[in-house]
Amino acid sequence: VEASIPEPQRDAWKKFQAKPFVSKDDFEKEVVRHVETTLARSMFNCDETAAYAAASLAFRDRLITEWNRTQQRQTFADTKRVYYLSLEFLMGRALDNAMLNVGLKNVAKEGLSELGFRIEDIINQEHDAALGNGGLGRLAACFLDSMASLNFPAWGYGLRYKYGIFKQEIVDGYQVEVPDYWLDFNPWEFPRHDIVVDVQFYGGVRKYQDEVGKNVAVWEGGEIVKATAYDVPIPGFDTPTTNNMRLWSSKAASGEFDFQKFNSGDYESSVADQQRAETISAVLYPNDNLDRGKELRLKQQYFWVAASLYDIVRRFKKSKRAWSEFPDQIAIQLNDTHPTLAIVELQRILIDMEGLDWDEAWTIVTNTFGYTNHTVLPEALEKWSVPLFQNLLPRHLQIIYDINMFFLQSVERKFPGDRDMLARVSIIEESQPKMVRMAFLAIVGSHKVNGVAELHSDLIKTTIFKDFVKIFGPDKFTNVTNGITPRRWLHQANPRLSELIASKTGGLGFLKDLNVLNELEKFADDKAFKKEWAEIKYANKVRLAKYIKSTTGVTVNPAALFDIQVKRIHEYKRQQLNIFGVIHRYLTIKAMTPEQRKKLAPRVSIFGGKAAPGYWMAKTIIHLINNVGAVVNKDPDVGDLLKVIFLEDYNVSKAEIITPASDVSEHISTAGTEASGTSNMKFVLNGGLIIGTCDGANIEITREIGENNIFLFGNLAEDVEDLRHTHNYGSHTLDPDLVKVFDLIKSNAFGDAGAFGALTGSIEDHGDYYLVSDDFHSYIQTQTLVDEAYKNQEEWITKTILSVARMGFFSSDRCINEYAEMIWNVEPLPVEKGSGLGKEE
Ligand code: Z15
Repeated sequence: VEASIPEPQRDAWKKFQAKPFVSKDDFEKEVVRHVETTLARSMFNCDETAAYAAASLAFRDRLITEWNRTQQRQTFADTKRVYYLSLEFLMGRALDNAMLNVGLKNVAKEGLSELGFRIEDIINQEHDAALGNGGLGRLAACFLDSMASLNFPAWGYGLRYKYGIFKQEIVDGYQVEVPDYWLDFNPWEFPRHDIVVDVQFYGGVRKYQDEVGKNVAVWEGGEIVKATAYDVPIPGFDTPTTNNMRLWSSKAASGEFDFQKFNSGDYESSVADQQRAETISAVLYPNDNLDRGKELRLKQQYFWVAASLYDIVRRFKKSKRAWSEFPDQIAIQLNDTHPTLAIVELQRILIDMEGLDWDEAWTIVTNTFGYTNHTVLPEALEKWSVPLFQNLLPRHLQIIYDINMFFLQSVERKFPGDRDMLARVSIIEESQPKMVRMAFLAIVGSHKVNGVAELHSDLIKTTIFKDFVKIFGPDKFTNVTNGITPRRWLHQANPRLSELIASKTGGLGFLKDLNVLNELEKFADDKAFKKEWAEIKYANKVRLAKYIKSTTGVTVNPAALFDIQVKRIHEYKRQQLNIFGVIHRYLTIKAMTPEQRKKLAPRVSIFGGKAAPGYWMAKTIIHLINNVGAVVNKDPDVGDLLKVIFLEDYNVSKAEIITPASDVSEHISTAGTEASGTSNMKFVLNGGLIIGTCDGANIEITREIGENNIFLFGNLAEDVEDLRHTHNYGSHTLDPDLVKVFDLIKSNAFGDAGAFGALTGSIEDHGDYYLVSDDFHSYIQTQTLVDEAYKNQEEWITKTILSVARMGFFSSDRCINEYAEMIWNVEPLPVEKGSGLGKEE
């Protein structure tokens, strides 16, 4: 029931409407109020945790006021909305972001200082919201920031995991996983106990004909789980627009527990039911680029999709519009295949619940959805076993069979008699057991399919989805190259660089139109500017060096070349190539005379990233990196010339310290395997150069910044398949330098070589699928070029300035505008500034 206040009483509401604070005094007042009332503390027991809590609550109150206004404005305007469905939102910290986006960080800084705190310490109290694995989840977070900043009416829908991505500890060189229970205190979410959706599982389908002879299907029985909404406000930068991220949390339908069971003495099983329901939103699956086909994961997907669609449809029905207008009002973007069930669920709602004809419903469905593909790796493409599906979602399986039947009939009409084609494109794979191919379902049920970088979008059209291009025509497939939000990845992570840029480009406008960075080109040879630029990089390296010292105990020289590879650990991303290169460097140094050593640029090789808990090869790579570090870092022959660091528990807030401190970063995936990559963009935007393969967005970065400003190496995607074929199983000859590296490992120089047998064996004996040996020589040569180039600091700095100046294209604002125009057909809802928004300038 909508409970609106009648007209005569509204004046009182308007008179006492919440007013977002703008001044330092009002901010302090709010902080003190929260300390003394919400937290029940006082100035005599207010530690940094309490100050963080109070400051966050003050900003939260402010955001929620703007959130309310935004939602009212969007509802009133009644224009088209975007819903971004993602199983992952890797948000990181919220306080710093909120302060910067509403333009009140300096106010907060002074206010906190007057209350006795340093703002950095307060910011550091916050636990990351780590509801994601890596690139895909962080992309979703950048997109939310851009959609709000550009005033698009847009919501994110996801799951409120009780445990985010695990925390990584390194014990004796091994990764150990520790659960990430992050909800202890989370001021950024609003529980909506009034927004609860029943979600059904299992049961069966009864079919009959009604009085007028229409076929009816009823999904009945099974069990119900309740979905409760938790809302997280998403503030735009320099705009009052505050969008919503709605996360669903699962609970047993009977509330606390089943009272009937309880009263009949079956207490344990009533609690067990409760726990089983809560399990659905308990934990984020910690795999990146891997599908394990677990039933609980399918349950998560349906739970989230069903609750979100119920919510979207309910909102649409309030407008009393005709169903045919649904796609004019609503665009739903599927972030990978994880939410593909939404296609089936909307079709089910329209035909089973709302009584539409199949064709009418299907037109609405396909016009509503867009699907983003993020990978071509076969092990990452989702497939669900038909028996599992049949048991959990019997009605949905029927609808999928019908979708497939109509689809295959249309293929048959277009390609009469092509049985192979039918088998290849069928949504149902005729294996044992049969499998539902989710990517194919997503393509058939969407009006646009996009890849995330040009090479990747070309690859999906010519490899995994080739037949679908023939069937639907090329226009259904498009590219939207990924981007990153310059607010977090420049302004927040690198405040001094942001300030310098602002001082030369006329203020913070570049944060809203990143192409303004172009104006920096004219400073590429400016002595004074270059000096400031280099000082900032050095300061960022000093900051990282301190962090390294405090977390690992290793002293690194901030004047050394910082070479960083931070990302999920995966064979295709080839951290093994990097560490083998480090061992090669170690061998080279050991063989050098003291005179030769003096000429070498000192280097710090920094690694970070999590391995999926069940991914043994990735864990072995971590182990090797740590063991190499243990030997190299204490070898007196080496000294400052080489240090090897593994940073524990890489996450978003650590990325904000690490990214601004690189001289070079490594993006060295086997060509054709990394769909886009986004940390490549972050590093270049922060004045670091790249050593990389011709893969993903590296190619477009090269096009934008110029090939003189990037260190590319290695085989091309087009040659990878042939190369793999030439690797005569078990007998291909390895690069001689790599053999020396392997010999050193096998001499137990880095601990018992048995621990690394699987890793070296995958290259020596098992076909070297990721072409580590094929690219090794080219990699080493290019690293030598990096050493040489770094010696000429003047040229190096110019390269980094020119690169930053040319990075405008990689703003996630550009992505969102492309999605809006090419896929969603939505317009921003502009809003006048000044409705209480705090502005410092
Ligand atoms: C993930 O993080 C990515 C793709 C996936 O299929 C899954 Cl399951 C997780 C990454 C890509 O590996 C990366 O290249 C890309 O930049 C990112 O998605 C965002 O598109």
